[in-house]
Amino acid sequence: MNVGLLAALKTLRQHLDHDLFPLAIGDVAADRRALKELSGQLDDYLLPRLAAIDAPLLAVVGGSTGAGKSTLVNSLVGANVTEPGVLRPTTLAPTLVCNPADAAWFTSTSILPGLPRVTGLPGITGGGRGEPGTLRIATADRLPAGLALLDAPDIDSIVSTNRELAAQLLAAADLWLFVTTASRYADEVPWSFLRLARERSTALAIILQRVPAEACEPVTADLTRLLREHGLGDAPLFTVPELELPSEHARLPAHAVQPIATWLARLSVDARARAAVVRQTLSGALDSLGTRVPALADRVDRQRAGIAELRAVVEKAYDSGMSAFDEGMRDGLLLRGEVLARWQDFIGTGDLMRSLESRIGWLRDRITAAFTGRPAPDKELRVALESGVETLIRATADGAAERAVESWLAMPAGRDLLEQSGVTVTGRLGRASSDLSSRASAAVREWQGYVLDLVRSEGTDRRTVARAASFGVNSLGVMLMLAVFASTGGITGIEIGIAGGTSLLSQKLLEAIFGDQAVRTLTQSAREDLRRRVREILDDERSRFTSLLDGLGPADDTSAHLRDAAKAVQERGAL
Ligand SMILES: Nc1nc2c(ncn2[C@@H]2O[C@H](COP(=O)(O)OP(=O)(O)O)[C@@H](O)[C@H]2O)c(=O)[nH]1
Ligand SMILES: [Mg+2]
Repeated sequence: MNVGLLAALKTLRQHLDHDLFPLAIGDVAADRRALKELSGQLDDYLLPRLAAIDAPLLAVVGGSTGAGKSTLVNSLVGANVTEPGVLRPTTLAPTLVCNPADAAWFTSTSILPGLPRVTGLPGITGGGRGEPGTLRIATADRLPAGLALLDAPDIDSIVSTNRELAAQLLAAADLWLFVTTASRYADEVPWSFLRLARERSTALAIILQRVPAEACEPVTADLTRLLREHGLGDAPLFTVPELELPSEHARLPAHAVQPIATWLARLSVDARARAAVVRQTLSGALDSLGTRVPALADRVDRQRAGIAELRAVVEKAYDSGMSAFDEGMRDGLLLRGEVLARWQDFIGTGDLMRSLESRIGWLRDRITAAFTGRPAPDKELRVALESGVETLIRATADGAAERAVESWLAMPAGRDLLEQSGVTVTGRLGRASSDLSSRASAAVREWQGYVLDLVRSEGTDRRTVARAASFGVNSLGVMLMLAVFASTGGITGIEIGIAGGTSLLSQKLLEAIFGDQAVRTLTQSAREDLRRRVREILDDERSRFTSLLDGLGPADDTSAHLRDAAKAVQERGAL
């Protein structure tokens, strides 16, 4: 046994043991098939065969519906071990028949570990018919030890699970006994399998059944030509002439299958010939890994890229959410309506602007008066501003969620993911999360606290302490908050005098108290602090999407591991 090779195959197998293709990216059905086929062949054939190179041969009898597979198996073993017939149940379990001496090996799940075994035979030893997805094991003394026959489902079955099972069983075979008929041998499905046998250099014998006596020569010659054209000229070809059969359960007379029986018997007694068959199929399957595994790694890369794209579009949606928030801070809309009304209560009318420089003193008096006249007019302004900023955050988060969902719905992988996650798009994910409002108001309140702290510490500066004190921290704070939204960009005409003026006036006032440079710094700090808090909220909002992607699909290094594992198998591949 080649221990290094076995270890390399086990490593390869481990890397396949994940949900590598969770989402509808590219031709995901084909990706999943390729994965299943590869891991299936490792489990069903390569690993067990390498671990027990001298174990009995498994010859799988494959071919189209009604080709005579079951009749052939029964005829070869001289007993009705498997059910022939045109109208048989499509869900019947495949039957493996072996010499009693080999029963222990085939009954153990060393090979085809995924198929539970059912032993015994209907009507013979009282055994069950075998549920779908099981493997029926029957024994027959007529069959020489060292070689088992497996009557596989039809490769062209109308039931897809049967077709898949047929392919799985053929991939587990040391030897294919491929059965076809005079009328079917040119069909496409059998040839797609035969091409696969050629690609993987699987040991193969062809049995041409049901050939009218007079057509034996030309049909055999034609099939021989076709086999040669497909590079399968070396495969033994047995022609079985069409014989009258008394019933659909009838077996062919011994002489009709004698050449096949003899060939199989010789194979089973000749250890060298048997080893050659094993080596041919095993080397072929191992060599095929050299292309199949890297091809699968490419599929894995495609899946990963698709998942990364889902993440990227969500990030883009939330990045543009942040830009929308920035725009909302600039466009002055926030300073209209309620904020403006409260500002006017607070300060007086908009024409204060015009003679601002000379009237700072007067303004201060007005503000001071406002404080003494009413309990806390700055508070109302603050509340108005708070709800304005909250609304802006909510709109930002709603917009980003909507854009993220739209982007996902536009991608098959995104639709697939949303469906799989059972997320109700319109109800939940397409809008900001339900606790957003409370989070936003908490963030805005914390921001206001931060702004007040800013003003407070700036106000303790020796040069400004007197001027600042005459306004009070709260009104200075409110003015700084308004100044954060200072930009006349996007506001036109009279609104500059109103909404824009609100902010500009605040700014001018602050400048008169703290100086231009300090106000620029304060405004910058206040704006950045708000942005940071909003960014944090949006990050959490975004994670509702990205958490669906976390841990999904192949790891970053899976395809590299697969390629390495394939190389390792190739390097140790000499049997
Ligand atoms: N006359 C005749 N009928 C056959 C022959 N081989 C198979 N049949 C019949 O063809 C039908 C299908 O055969 P079966 O062995 O069940 O085909 P399978 O689908 O490949 O397993 C059955 O009714 C068989 O009796 C043959 O050589 N001669
Ligand atoms: Mg059959």
